[in-house]
Amino acid sequence: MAKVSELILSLFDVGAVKFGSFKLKSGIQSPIYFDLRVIISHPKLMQTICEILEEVVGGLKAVDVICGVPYTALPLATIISVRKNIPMVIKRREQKLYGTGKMIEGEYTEGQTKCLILEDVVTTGSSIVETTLALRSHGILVDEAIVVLNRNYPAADENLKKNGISLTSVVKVDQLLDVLLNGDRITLKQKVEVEKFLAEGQTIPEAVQPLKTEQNGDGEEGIESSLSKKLSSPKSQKLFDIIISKQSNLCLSADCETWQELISIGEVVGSKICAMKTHVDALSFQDPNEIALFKRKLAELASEHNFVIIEDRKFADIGSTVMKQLTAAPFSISEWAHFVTVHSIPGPGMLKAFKEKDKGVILIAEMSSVGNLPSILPDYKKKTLEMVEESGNEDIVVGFVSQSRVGSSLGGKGGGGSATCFLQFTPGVSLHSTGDALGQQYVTVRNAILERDADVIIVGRGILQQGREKWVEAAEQYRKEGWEALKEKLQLK
Ligand code: 5BU
Repeated sequence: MAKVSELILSLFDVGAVKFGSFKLKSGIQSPIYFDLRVIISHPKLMQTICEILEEVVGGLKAVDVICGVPYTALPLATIISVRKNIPMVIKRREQKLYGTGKMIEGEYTEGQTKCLILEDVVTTGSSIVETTLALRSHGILVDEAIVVLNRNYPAADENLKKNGISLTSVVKVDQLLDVLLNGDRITLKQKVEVEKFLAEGQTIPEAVQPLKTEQNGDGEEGIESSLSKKLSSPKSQKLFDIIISKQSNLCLSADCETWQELISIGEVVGSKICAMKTHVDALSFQDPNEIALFKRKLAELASEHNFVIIEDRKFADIGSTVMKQLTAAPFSISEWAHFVTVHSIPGPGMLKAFKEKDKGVILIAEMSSVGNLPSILPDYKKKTLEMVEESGNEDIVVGFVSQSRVGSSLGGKGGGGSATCFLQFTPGVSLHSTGDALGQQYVTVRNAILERDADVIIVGRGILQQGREKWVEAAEQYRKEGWEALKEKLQLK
C-alpha cells in the first residue's frame, strides 16, 4: 500500500497525471488527464511499477506467458518477463504484409498456453479485449489482465466481463485522488472537481498514440494527424488511423455466396484492406449455429487484421423499426458491425437508434447505379449533409457513400481549411469493367479518388471475380493504386 502511494505521487511528479483544463475530442473540458507514456523516461519509476506488478502477478493463478499491450505496457512486460523468468508473447498492431505474416510473436502451444495481459491505463477496456480476441484466435488462453491505472469507467468492467476477462487494477482513480490530496499535490477543490466530472459519467482523456511519430523539427504535428483531427468523429478517426497504418484505403465488398467463402477471402486479403463490407442477408446459412459461427469468425478476423466491418444494410425506416432491424436475431447486426449504411430518407430521428448502439453511420448521399434518384434529385446530397449537421450527429456519422464530395474535403478539392470533414466511401470501382447488365456503373481507382474525391474505395467483383487463386494479387493491385492516389490527393509523403 505504501508502495502504491509512493507510485501515485511519482506518477504525478513526472507528469503522467495532470490537473488543469483539457479539451476532449467531444469538446468537453476535463479537469484531469493521463499520459503514462512518460514513465519510460524514469527508470526508477519503471522499477517501482514493475515491483508492484510482480507482486500482483504472484498473487494470481500461474501463467505461461505475459503480453503487454503496445506501447507503454510493452517495456513493463519485458522487465517483468526477464526478472520473473516468464516468457512473453507480442501481438502485432497490424499484420506483416510480407514474410511469415504472423500476428503473434513468440512461442505458444494452441489450446495450452495461458497468457496474462498487462496494460498501462484502461478506459473502455477495448484494447485489452482486442488483444485478448487476437490471442484467443491463435488458441492462446486468456482470462486475466492487470492494469496500472484504472479510470473507474463502468463500461470497462462490463466490456471485460462480457468477454470473460477479470481485471486487477494497481491504482484506481478514487485512491489516486486521496493520495494526491494527502500528499499536497492537489487541492480539495481539484479533487472535488474531478469527482464531479467522473460522477457525470465522463471519461478522463488519455494521450492518444500519434498516427505517425514523424514530426517537423519545430514540433509541428504530422500531416496525417492534422487531417485526422479534421474528421467528424472518433470513429472516422479510427478508420483513418487504420488507413494510414496499413497504407490501404481499400474496402472489400465481400459479396460472396456463402459465409465460408467470405471468411476465406477475409483470411487471405485481411492485411490489405482497411474495411470489409458485408450484406449479411445475402449470404446463405444452413442454420442459426452457422450464423453464430460466422459472426465470431468475422469479429476475430477484423481484430486480427485490424479492419472495420461495415454492414451495408441500407437502413431506411423510422427509428423504432430501424432499432429492431439493427438488433434482432438471428443477424444481430449491432453485435458485430462497426459501421452500417443508412439512407437519409427517413430524416434525423432514426439516427438516435445508431447512437444508442454506438454504431458508426455511413449515410447514402448518392448511388453508383444508372438513374439513381439521390444523384438526380436537386439538393438531395446537400440536404443529407444538413440533416447531420442540424441534428448534431457529427459524432456518429463517419461519412457518406457518394460519387462526389459532400461538405468539406479532407485534402482534395476545396480542402485545406479547418472545417469538419466526413469520409467519402465510393463504390462502383473497377479496373476491369465499365458496368454490369443491372445498372452498376464503374470508374477506375484513380478516377474515384482524384476526380470524385473518394477517401475509401469500395471494390467487390473487381477482386472477387478474379478467382480464389488471384484474390491476393487483385486486392494488392487495388490497395496499391488506391494508396498511391490517396497519398497524391492528401499530399502525404
Ligand atoms: P461491385 O461488385 O464492386 O459492383 O460491388 C459494389 C458493392 O457496393 C455492392 O455490395 C453494392 O451493394 C454496393 N453499392 C454500390 O455498388 N453502389 C452504391 O451506390 C451503394 C452500394 Br450505396
